[in-house]
Amino acid sequence: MEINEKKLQEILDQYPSKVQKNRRKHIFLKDSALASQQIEANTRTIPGIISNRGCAYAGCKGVVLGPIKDMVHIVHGPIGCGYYAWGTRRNKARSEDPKQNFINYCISTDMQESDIVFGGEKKLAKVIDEVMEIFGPKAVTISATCPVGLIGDDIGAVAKVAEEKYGVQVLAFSCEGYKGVSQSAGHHIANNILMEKVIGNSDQETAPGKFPINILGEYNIGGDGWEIERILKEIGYHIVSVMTGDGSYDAIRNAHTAELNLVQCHRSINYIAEMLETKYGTPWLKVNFVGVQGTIDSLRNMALYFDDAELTRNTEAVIASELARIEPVMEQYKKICNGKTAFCFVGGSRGHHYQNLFAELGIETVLAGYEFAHRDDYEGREVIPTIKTDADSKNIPELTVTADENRFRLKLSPEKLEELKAKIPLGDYKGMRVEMKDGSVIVDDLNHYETEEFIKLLKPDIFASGIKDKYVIQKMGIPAKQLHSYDYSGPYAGFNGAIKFAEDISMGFASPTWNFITPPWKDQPLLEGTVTEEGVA
Ligand code: CFM
Repeated sequence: MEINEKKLQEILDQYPSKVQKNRRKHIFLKDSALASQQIEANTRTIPGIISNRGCAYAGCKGVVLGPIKDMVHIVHGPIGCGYYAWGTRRNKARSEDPKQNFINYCISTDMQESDIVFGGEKKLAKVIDEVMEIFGPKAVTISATCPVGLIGDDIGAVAKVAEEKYGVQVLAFSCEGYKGVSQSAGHHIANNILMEKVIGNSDQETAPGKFPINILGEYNIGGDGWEIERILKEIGYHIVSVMTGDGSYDAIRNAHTAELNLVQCHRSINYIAEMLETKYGTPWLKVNFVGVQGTIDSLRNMALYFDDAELTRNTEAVIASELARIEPVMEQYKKICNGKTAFCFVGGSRGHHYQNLFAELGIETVLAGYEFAHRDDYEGREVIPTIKTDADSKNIPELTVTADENRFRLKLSPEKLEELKAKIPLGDYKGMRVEMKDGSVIVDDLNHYETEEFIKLLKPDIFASGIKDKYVIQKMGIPAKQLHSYDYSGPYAGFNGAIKFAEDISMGFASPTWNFITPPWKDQPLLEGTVTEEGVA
C-alpha cells in the first residue's frame, strides 16, 4: 500500500497534540521536487515513548572503546551497567598475543550502596590495581556510568595516580549515560580522548608499508572488518589501524602515519576523521563497503586518490576476479529477492548503508531511518553549519586541535585535492534522503507504536532493525533481520559479505515458517481508538 500525507497524519493523530507536532518533525516522505527536506534529529526522545536508543555510556564504552582488544576497559558503576559491557555487540577480535586480548572480559567496579553514599574512588583505584596485577595490559580505560557523575567521583584524578604508579596510560571517560540524548554523545566523548591522548602517542614517523591507510568507523561486527582487510591487503594497501574493530592500542597510536583515512561509519567517528586532517593533514574518504557496487566504488575512489598505476591495475584485477566468483551466486539469490520491499531502521549509518545491498538484490527500501543520527546523516554534510547546538549537545566538551608542528604534512597539493573532491567523496558524505525513492518514508528515532503502524500500512516483506523490535514484528508475520548483530551471522561487508547477506535474506523469505503465522490484520477486526487530552476515547 502507498503512503501519503493523509495516512501519515492518521498515524500521528493517535498522539496528544503536543507529541504529534514533535513527531511530525522527525518524519518526512521523500519528495525530490523539493530542493531540501529538513528533519529534526539528535533531540530528546519524548518521555513515555519507547524507542530503540541507547545511552552515552553505550556509545563510548560499548561502541568505540570496547572493540580495542588489548586495553582493559573498566566500567565504573553498578553491576547492571557492567552487564552491557560484554557480549551484547558482536565486535570480533583475533588475538595475536593471547595474553593481550581482553575482549571476552567484562570488568566492573560493582558499586554498592555504600560506594554511592561515601564515594567510589577508592574502589576504582583498587580495581585498577587488580587489573594491573592480573592482566598487565598496555593501557586501561575507565568509563563512568550515571551514578558516578551524580556523586561526583573524580575518575580523572584516580586515573592520573594510577598512570604514575604503573607507567601505562589510564584514560578516564566521563560518559555518564545521561550525557547527550543517545549513544551519539558517547561516540563524541570517546573520539575526543582517543584523539587527545592515544593517536600520535608513538615515536613512529612513517608507516612501514606502501599506501598506508586507517579504516575509521569499522567495528568488525560479525567479521566485517576482516573481509574488508582481506580485499584491501590483496590489492596492496598497508593498514595502519582500524578504529576500532579488532583494534589495538599500538596500532591506534600510529594512526598519524597514514596517508589516507577511510570513513565507513561517519556517524560514530567523523570527529576523529576531521581532527586527523587538521592535525596531520590527512584527508578522509567516505567509503561504503556494504554492497557489491559500494565496495567497488570505494576501491576505485581509493585508487584515484593514490593515483598509482600498479595500485590501479591491482584494484581492477581484484574487482574482476571477485565479481567473476560472486556474480553467479548473487544471481541465484536475486531470483528469490527480486520485487520485495524492506524497512531499514538501524542506528546511525546502516539505515543508509544497507539500502544499496537491498537494491542490488531487487529489494526496494520503502522506509528507512536512524535511531540517533544527526541531520547531516539524513540531509547531507552541507547542512552542518545550519544545525543549532542545543543544551544537550553542549554537555560534551569540544576538543580543539591545531596543526602538529612537526608532523603536519599536506598529503596532496591543494589543487589536486580540489580536483579530486569533484570526483570522489573526499571529506564529504551524502544523506540518506538523496538516494531514496519518492514517496518512501524517512523517520528519525522510530518508536514501537509507529513501527507497528507503518508495518500495517506498508506491509514490507522484510524488516531490518534490531533485537528490541525484531520479535514483535516476526509475530506480525514478517521476517526480521537484525542489522546490528546480524543475528549471529556475517560478515555482511565486502564481496563475501554480500553473498552471505543475500543467502541469509533469501533464507528468511524462503522459510515455510511464515505460512504458519496469520498476521492480526488478516483475521481480526482492527481496534479503533484515540488518546485525547481528555483521556482515552
Ligand atoms: Fe556506526 Fe555501528 Fe551504526 Fe553505531 Fe551502533 Fe553498530 Fe549501529 Mo548497533 S557504530 S552508527 S552506535 S555503524 S552498535 S556497529 S549496528 S546502532 S547503525
